[in-house]
Amino acid sequence: MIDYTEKIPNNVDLGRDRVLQRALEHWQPAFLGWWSDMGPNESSKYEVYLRTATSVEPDGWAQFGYVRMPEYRWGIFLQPRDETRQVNFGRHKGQSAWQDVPGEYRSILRRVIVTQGDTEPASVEQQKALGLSCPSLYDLRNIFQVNVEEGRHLWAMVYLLHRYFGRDGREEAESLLARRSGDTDNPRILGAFNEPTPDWLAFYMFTFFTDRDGKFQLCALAESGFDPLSRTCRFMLTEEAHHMFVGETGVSRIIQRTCDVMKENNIDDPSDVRAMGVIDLQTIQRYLNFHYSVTLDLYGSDVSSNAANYYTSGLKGRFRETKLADDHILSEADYPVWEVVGDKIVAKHVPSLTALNERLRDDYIGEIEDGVARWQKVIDTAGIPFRLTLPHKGFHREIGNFAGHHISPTGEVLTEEAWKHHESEWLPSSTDYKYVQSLMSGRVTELGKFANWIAPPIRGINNHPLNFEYVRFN
Ligand code: BYC
Repeated sequence: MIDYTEKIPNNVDLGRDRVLQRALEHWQPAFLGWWSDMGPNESSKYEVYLRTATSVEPDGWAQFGYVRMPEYRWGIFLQPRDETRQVNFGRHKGQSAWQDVPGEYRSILRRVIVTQGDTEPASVEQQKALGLSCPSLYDLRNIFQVNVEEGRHLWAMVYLLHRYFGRDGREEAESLLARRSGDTDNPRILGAFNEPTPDWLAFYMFTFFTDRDGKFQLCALAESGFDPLSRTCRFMLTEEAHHMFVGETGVSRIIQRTCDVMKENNIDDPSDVRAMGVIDLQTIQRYLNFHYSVTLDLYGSDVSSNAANYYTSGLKGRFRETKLADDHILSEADYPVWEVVGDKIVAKHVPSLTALNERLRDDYIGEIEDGVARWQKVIDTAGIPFRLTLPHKGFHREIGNFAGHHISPTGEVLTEEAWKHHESEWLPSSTDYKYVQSLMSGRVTELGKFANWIAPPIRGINNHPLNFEYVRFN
């Protein structure tokens, strides 16, 4: 169980390490200062019906109740230790899992933890203004739940930095509060976390696509031979699942509403659909193209010696590493990556070790395809002849083999001129953003009411009805 009587709730016996406890108690007000500046706008007095973790056990680990967000009990929760756990891949395979950082891997491990940690506050910053245009109290509560949990994920990484990386770790923990999403001088580390999330369609796309990168990266880190990282990521994954649910159902409800309006009014032209105050399927497709491609970049270069090093060192594994039936060393295997040669995209086999980013990206794409198929079902059930498609892997990429090339959604290599000609058909234009924004000019706060552009969910939170007061504004 988690001890909530402590100033910093935790299940790591923090009270026994006074120096660490003091260091984290010093960081805590800085975190709260960051939350006050960069957390959800105007929200400090709201009472939000939030879920708080009370135990790390798979059953009964959460409790629901009204919380003012600045009083949310952010803390440090690791899954229990398995004494028999080993390093399961790479050159140290078969050794007992490390309880301390191996000296020779200190700097690369710190770098991975910092990169992971940096995404968490970044997403809160990106979503800062959205509460002011929420489509319902249910959705407002959900975004706040996501935000406080991203804050907790930051705590998870900061704990590792403070506990295992001494002064360097403390400095990195401060820098995590100093960088800002989209800032030209001190931006967040990874590209997607500097993109704006200007509206709720973007938010749901982000939680479907980008939070799922979070899932796959956390799964890879949960395989780590560095046991405290593995244990903390395992617990974070339970929270991540809810974020992806918010994204998938959010987009699905928008599609549902659009399809309902199209059928009721017997219309299919996007401008007629817009005239009814809902989001046309073509715009949804363009948002999908954008968020998918920007998130694919988060897996890094297709061929990466960094990724090979992380793996060989036993620090970052593959998705479901221990379930895979091979030698877990990968010195002989190869893996296909794609590259642009002239005006063709061709496969090239490279050593599997260097292709681990690409492999994780492919695992991710498999799951994305399933989710998009579920969205398609909503359209098919409505009997509307429209197909949502995932663009080609090389479409609109800025990292890896496709960077610098112009690839169409169907995978043709284009000239820059041809790309420019079609760009506004494939990616959201300023007109699209303006239109979506125009639907979200104010917030919907009446109990049980939903904005016109989104269908209500099938059920409420924790068995409450849809007209439950999920947020009290005071
Ligand atoms: N943008 O060798 P490469 C989440 C840099 S999301 C900008 O391919 P590597 C969440 C790279 O840093 C999950 N720069 O890189 C979701 C390197 O820089 P240097 C976050 C990029 O290391 C929603 C250079 O390019 N977790 O949790 O193999 C809400 C060469 O690249 C990008 C992690 O990412 C980019 N997209 O792979 C909240 C896990 N990509 O050395 C939270 C930890 C690459 O030249 N991170 N670069 O200066 C990693 O494992 C790796 O850093 C990466 C990159 C997979 C990201």
